[in-house]
Amino acid sequence: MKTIFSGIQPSGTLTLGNYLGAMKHFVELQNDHHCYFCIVDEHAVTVPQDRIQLRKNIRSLAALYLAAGIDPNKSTLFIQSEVGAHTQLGWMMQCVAYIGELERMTQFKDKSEGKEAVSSALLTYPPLMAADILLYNTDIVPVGEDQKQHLELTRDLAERFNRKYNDIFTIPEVRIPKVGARIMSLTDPTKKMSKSNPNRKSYISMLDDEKTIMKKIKSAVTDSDGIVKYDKENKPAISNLLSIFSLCTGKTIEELENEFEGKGYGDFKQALGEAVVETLKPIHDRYHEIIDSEQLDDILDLGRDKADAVASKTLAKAKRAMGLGRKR
Ligand code: ATP
Ligand code: LTN
Repeated sequence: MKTIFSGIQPSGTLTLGNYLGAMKHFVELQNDHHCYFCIVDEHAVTVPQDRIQLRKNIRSLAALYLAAGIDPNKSTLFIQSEVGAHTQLGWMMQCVAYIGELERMTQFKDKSEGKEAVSSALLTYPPLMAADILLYNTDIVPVGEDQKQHLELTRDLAERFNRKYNDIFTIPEVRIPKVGARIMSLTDPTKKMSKSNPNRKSYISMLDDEKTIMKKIKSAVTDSDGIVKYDKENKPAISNLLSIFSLCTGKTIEELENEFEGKGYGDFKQALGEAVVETLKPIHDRYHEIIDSEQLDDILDLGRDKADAVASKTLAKAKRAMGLGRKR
């Protein structure tokens, strides 16, 4: 069985973009893969976080993974900062990475642009991400489109380490969904939907209630021609809404175009809103059952121990290969 690893930052409540681009696929993959799903809190602190809010977000993300269908009997769910090997191998991968290639990462450019105080960890974020993946001998990393560049760098760093020291890392492959890999903002279809966008109307949170979802969808930007047709170039807003609709219902884009032929955006948005509510409602209900349960802590304790056992072994191999510490 192939090994899967993926991580999500606890930097706010997950959006519909995170769900459709990533989490939904994790749930499907766990049936025939050996899976690790991580709450990457050490990545979240590369930009300022409020400590009380961060703690809440970590727990909330763990509950959301489970509510969305991650089964702790099939997958290992854990918090990055509770497994020390991540930052240790992260440091070693920093020694393999070049400043130039890190400065070229679009996520770094986007998140540092126009800011006065940018943490050095924002620059060295990708070597930590490489460590996350390499510690578990990962074969496949399912992510949204925005992470493709980081995955290419992970492969480069792993190959460089293997060449320079010893051939110990598995070279991971990226897996990006065909539809939904980049769900766009509801207020600006040229930007990706992101949970750290200060404008709440730009995203649907996985925990928004029915009324809020309907309101946000109804106020989503469209265009002026009133035709429900997929055309990414000329009608990016409607195309984005069509992708969301398709992913929530399983209907193809073509089926949806036919269904709404001759109807206006009002009818389309009403039906889309209902489809989104229907998708999120069961997750919502399960989330509230899990969030304050002791079982959640038991699952995270077990996940930490299982992850730690595998990660420590890979870390020891990498230290040996690099010549760190004493020979034993
Ligand atoms: P932030 O806004 O805090 O930078 P984010 O929501 O962009 O966070 P993560 O939490 O780190 O990103 O992403 C978790 C997963 O969700 C990743 O696999 C990422 O590629 C995917 N993802 C994020 N945004 C979208 C989106 N708009 N469409 C599809 N997939 C997405
Ligand atoms: N960089 C990713 C989050 C992330 C990740 C990972 C994803 C950290 N470590 C390992 C996949 C595998 C992001 O910003 N979405």
